[in-house]
Amino acid sequence: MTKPTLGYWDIRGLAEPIRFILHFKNVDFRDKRYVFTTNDWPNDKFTLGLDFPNLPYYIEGDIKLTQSLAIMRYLAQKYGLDGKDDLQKSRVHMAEQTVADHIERLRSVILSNDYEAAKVEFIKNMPSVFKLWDKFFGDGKYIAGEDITYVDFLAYETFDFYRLIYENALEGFPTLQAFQKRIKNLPELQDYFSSSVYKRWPVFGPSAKFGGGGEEPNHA
Ligand SMILES: N[C@@H](CCC(=O)N[C@@H](CS)C(=O)NCC(=O)O)C(=O)O
Repeated sequence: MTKPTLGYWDIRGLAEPIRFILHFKNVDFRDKRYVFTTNDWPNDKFTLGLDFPNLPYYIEGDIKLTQSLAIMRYLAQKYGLDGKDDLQKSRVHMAEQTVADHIERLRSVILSNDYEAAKVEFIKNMPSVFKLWDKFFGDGKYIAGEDITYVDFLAYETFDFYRLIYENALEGFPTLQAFQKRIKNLPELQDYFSSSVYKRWPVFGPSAKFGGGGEEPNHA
């Protein structure tokens, strides 16, 4: 079988949780990273046989996918990271859609014309968001409970984006802080984190008012 390819911009953005899944499962894949200032993506966009051309895409033989959540779901099913019973699966699906709502909100903030005002409001709402997550985790190690699933990688990245915008985002939520540490310290991800391919910054595209370039915050 030829190597699968994951295509995305050279940022964390929507692709990083997919990269985590692939590294976690030790999948030999091509991490194709497009550079914003080149025409590489426009040149490739309509030549790859994608039904809905977009980034990220994932190509594995005849399987050609776009839509980040669809890619994650495909890989999760293939590699047993989608919950082992109905209870786990239902938690995973609800968490996935909740995180997707957070990403949408985050997107509107970082693309806002008045980023500073939007950020103030966003930060004000953070405790009410994390309070619900804290309760949802309960004593569980991961979102599904004892077993790791794809949605843990998605939540980890999203919570980390919150923390990048506001250093103290997870203050007062030790359960969530412990979860973040647990994912970050997964032995299966350490080679990736210390490799030259891993990029902690930028996290978003260049049009973002935060995280799209410039200096990393000190607490990154
Ligand atoms: N719903 C899509 C959103 C994809 C998307 O907005 N991709 C952006 C980067 S985050 C992009 O630059 N796409 C390339 C294009 O529009 O040609 C997903 O989750 O994958």
